[in-house]
Amino acid sequence: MEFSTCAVWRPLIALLLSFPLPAVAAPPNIVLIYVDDLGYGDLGCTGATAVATPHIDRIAEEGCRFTDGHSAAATCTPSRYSLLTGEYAWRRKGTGIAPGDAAAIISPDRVTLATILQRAGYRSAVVGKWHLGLGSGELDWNRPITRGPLDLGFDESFIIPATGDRVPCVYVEGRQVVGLDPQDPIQVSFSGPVDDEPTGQSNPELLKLKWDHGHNATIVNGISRIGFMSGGQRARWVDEDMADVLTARAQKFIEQHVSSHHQQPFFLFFSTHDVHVPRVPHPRFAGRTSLGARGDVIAQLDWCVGQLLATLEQHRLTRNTLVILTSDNGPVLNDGYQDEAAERNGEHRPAGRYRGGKYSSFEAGTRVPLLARWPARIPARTTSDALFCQIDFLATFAALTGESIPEGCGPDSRNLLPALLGEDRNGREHLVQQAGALSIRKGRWKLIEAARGPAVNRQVNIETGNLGEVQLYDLTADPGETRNLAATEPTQVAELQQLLDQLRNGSDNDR
Ligand code: NG6
Ligand code: CA
Repeated sequence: MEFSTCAVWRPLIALLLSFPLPAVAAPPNIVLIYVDDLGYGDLGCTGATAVATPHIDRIAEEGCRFTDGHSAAATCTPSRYSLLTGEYAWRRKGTGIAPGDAAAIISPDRVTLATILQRAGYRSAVVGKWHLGLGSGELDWNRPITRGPLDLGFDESFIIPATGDRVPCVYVEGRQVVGLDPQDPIQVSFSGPVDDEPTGQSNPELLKLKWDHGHNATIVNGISRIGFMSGGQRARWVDEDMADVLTARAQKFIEQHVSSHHQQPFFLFFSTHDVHVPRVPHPRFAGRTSLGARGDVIAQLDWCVGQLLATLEQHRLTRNTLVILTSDNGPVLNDGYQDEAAERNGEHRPAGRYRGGKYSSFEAGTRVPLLARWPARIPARTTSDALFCQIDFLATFAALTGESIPEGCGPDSRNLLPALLGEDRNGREHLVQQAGALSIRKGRWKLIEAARGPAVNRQVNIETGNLGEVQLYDLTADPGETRNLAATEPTQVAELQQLLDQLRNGSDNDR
């Protein structure tokens, strides 16, 4: 009986299988690889030759490379704030580079990019650098941490609280410092020493990596940091292992997801410490490139990306996973440690053909690598000149998952799904860029507002873009921003200034 039923159905099943499958309808998994301080020109696929990045280049090769992709700001905290909230950070006080003991900058009642994906049925995790504050002030690191990623739409978190160069040098998993020992409580201060532990200033002979500017307080793992900490000896990270630790934790999230939550899609925000200072590669990457530590940690980063791609592949997740790789701000060579990044840079152009770098109002401040691979929907081997900002991920991912954006949420975020999928070549109509001054981009034009302050940040040796008067550049004719046309193009100046003023006074609400 059983056999004959099967025999009847078999031809019908074969017939059904012979029809092409409908386009993939399941929402994709999303892996957002958020690199720290990676410049536009730091990758093989954007012109670098002194360091090989085959795994990252593969994302571009199998997907789309955006040539006009931006972080919202030229430093980390405001970029991350904008990425998660879809709101320009300059609209809010307290969103500048956060100290290591900052309270949570995004209040828990806000709907973030991660909340939207959670509502769309995703399981979400952040692994890596956070730098958006924790707790509600006067944080006691020895107790459960209220207010953090778990309150902002993440189901799991394993983070570096602030930056690699700021105390406390510990990982936080969920609401707890990893490896916390009640017998050796952690104390943190940014105003003065908390005990008589040696510092970079008092005991330079103890350092394996010397500081250059700032970074002369508590020594952890032979490297002095910004800020003072005591205790938590067992919990302190080892910089050389950090890339491995974070990558393994990200892989664990994917693997556990596959085994326990496979009916849901996932969102992984993999926020690397590399290539920020202190640049301390694992010994297997040390000396890999001619560029010194900075090149070596780019090679290390590439390896980490390769590991994640391999994990996706191993679980047959490649086809319906959207992998995005981008950076929180432009590049810097000497950012406070004597790691020879500047001395050994040679002909390498971290910012590609763009002017400035991290902290700068010139293009290299925010124009960063932006690569997107989603084999099911994004055509391979494509490039796009669409103007794209990370602030747009919120509305774009909402559109992608069919989730609505609550009133007042993500006021500056635009749905750029058509641009992401290669169906629209233009992207945003305009973009405000944040550094020392605000700039506005529209069409071929860029206006940088008048700003006080030095033209060159001597500590990091980067042109700030600050000038006492307004600047105007034609980025099509002059991508390197060498000819200020403000005096000869007064109509353009007036139009852009008016648009910037309008945006400043309201939100970018015509999405
Ligand atoms: C600066 C630090 C710099 C880096 C930066 C934050 C000094 C002198 N400089 O204040 O080293 O940590 O903050 O970088 O302390 S970011 O990528 O997280 O924005
Ligand atoms: Ca950064």
